[in-house]
Amino acid sequence: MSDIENDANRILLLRTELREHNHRYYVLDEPSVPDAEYDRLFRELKALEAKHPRLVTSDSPTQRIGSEVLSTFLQVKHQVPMLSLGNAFDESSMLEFDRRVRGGLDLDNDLFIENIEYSCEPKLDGLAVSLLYREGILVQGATRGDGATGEDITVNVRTVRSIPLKLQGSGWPSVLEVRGEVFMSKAGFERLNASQLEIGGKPFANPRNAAAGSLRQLDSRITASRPLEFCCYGIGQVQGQLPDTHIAILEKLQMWGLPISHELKRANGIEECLEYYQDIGARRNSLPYEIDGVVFKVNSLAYQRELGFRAREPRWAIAHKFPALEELTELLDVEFQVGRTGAVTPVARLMPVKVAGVTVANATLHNMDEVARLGLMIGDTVIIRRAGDVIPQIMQVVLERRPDNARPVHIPEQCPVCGSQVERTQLVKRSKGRETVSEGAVYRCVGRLACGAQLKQAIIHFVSRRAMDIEGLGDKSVEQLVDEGLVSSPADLYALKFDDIVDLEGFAEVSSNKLLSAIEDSKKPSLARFIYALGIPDVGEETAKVLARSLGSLERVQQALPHVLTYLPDVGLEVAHEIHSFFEDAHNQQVIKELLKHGLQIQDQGELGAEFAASTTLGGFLDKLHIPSVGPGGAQKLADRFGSLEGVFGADWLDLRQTLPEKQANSVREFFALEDNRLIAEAAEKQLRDFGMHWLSEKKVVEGLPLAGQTWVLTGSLELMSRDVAKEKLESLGAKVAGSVSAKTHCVVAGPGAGSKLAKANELGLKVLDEEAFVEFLKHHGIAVES
Ligand code: JCF
Repeated sequence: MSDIENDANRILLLRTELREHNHRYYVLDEPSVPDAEYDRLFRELKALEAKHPRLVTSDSPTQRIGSEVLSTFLQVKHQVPMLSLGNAFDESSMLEFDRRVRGGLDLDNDLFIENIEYSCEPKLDGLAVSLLYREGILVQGATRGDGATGEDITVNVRTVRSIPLKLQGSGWPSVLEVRGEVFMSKAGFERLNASQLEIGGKPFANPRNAAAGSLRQLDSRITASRPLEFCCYGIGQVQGQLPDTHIAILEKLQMWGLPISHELKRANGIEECLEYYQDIGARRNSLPYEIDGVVFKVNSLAYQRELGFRAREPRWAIAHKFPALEELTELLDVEFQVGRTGAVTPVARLMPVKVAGVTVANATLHNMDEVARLGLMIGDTVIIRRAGDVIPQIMQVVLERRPDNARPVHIPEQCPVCGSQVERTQLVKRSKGRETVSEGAVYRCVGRLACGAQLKQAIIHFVSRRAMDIEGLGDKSVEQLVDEGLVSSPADLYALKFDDIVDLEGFAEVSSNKLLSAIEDSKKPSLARFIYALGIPDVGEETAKVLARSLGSLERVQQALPHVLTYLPDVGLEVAHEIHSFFEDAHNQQVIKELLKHGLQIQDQGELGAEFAASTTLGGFLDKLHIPSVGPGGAQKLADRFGSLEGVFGADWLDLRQTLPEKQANSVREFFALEDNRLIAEAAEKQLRDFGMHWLSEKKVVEGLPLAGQTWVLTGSLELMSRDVAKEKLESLGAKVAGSVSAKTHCVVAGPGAGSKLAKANELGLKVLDEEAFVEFLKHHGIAVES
């Protein structure tokens, strides 16, 4: 075989295999190979097709995405009109439909037909499309349009992965037009909306709109990026043989690779249809896609022909609708609620309306940006939506119905609970070496614990199980304590006396004593619990643990500068600022002081965490300053060349130029010419030193150390210390710790379970220490290992 024949065969093989994987993945929902394997085959096919452009065919799996952007869609006349369906909203309309069907079947003999056989399927909430296959190849895709004429969306339907570009198997009619619904799953819709918001785009109101918007893109690359799916429910023009019942046809289509509903069922008589309706209705919320009803069709094509059409609807099919998920109602008012951190959030008060069986009178509005995005005014008619178990949401304003006396929604200037000032939050971002402050979406009451709403929720949070864990103090009791003026800060809990609480509602002698001892028992919290209990905005349990573990003492947590905090895993600059300003606040400082005065003993390690200590190299520090166009590599070069922050500050132009490319060197000079940048860097550096850290990459220091210039590798599990600690100790002796063994490795520390790295070290004849020997070695160099 020639090379080209070889490649041609391979191309055919790859296409068949990729089609099969596609089918399994997108149609059957049971992936057959890992994504990586699929990608490998796909890339191989792409490469072969690039090598032989003449072998590219339009049905190749590589050819789904078109390259050109259309200016308009062409019109397509449907050879067989695309019909709509009649609707039924209740059982009696369904029984009526069944009677019409039976009455319409003019059978020769006089037999009374007991039961009609129907097909049942969910009615997907998407967009009807027609797909035309000639000789098994997809040649055209069209929208329904007005039923007689639609739009040519061939390039777009080609991007939908569950639509085969080529039919599988054999025996398909030479001309086959299939019809079905293009839709978006609930999960796909959520993902798409999240990414729309991320890029500052407008979210879609519902999966149907998202599907429609995605399919009607003139640029098919956009369509390709949207999670569209397809489900087949019928046929249009056909030249060739097909079975004589609706269900048998759909099963054939499925064999040819077209997706059909997983819920397709046969019903014997209308009663079974009604049961199907109940069953699907009960599972509506848990289906992965949205449906607005179920569709019933007379299964026999002969009966269908006999029944025919009435106006533009078939007499042999009907849609039995579910209650709508969306309803119209009036926005009566917008009220503002105050949360634990003082966030003032708008809540919509609605004219009560039933949505999918549940009366809805309130809807969350999230924040003022959402109000602005919706363009909401009080008095507006709005579309509200209750999908599944989700909290009702306002989707849209019906502008045509806006009354003349509609009022704009204003964020109150004073807190509705305490009357304090309400301020807009600021977003701190760092880019191009500068901190920029922009307006956030959240407004906050500045009243803090002086605000009753915040105080109550702060205390509820403070005493909660995962915080200070004070049992016997429910939400109602907290409200009483606050309303009675007995508690005006978390510290006041520790001053409560028996006489204060015994008279409260629901407090008898026993429960009063219980509460007092629970309060007493909470006086020795871990540092992490205590930090979490403070309720710092954006500081959850995990972040509290990280703060406690890394900084080791409340004092350091209180003092930490934003830049120092960003050294901690998962702490970004925004959270760092929240933490810093929380502890800068005089009132918060007062509360903490009082808590300590009441005898709170916070259990801390006192020491800086090893991970944290080990994370501070000068190069890493310089990188964190985000000097424009200077990446980690450039930062490391600066550290290696100048050895200290002052060294970098004082660097002269020639030195800089010899260390970095001109653009970066310029940028470093400009950056440190700004006093603000120097002060922030100096303060952070000083604090890191005060916290007991040293620069691990300072050459001068390293050079004098016993392991200077050596590379060590840690492998296997260590039992006497963590890897981070071992690494830190080696680095403090001047060694570099690497992840892999090579001929350049000086020594390998191998714990139990060491595998390939140990084998390689032995192969290369390197020095290997077990953990015990390693600890001895450290001791020999004056480094203690606490157990
Ligand atoms: O799932 C649907 N939205 C759906 C629409 C299902 C069907 O079986 C349909 C349809 C529209 C027309 N059948 C017809 C004849």
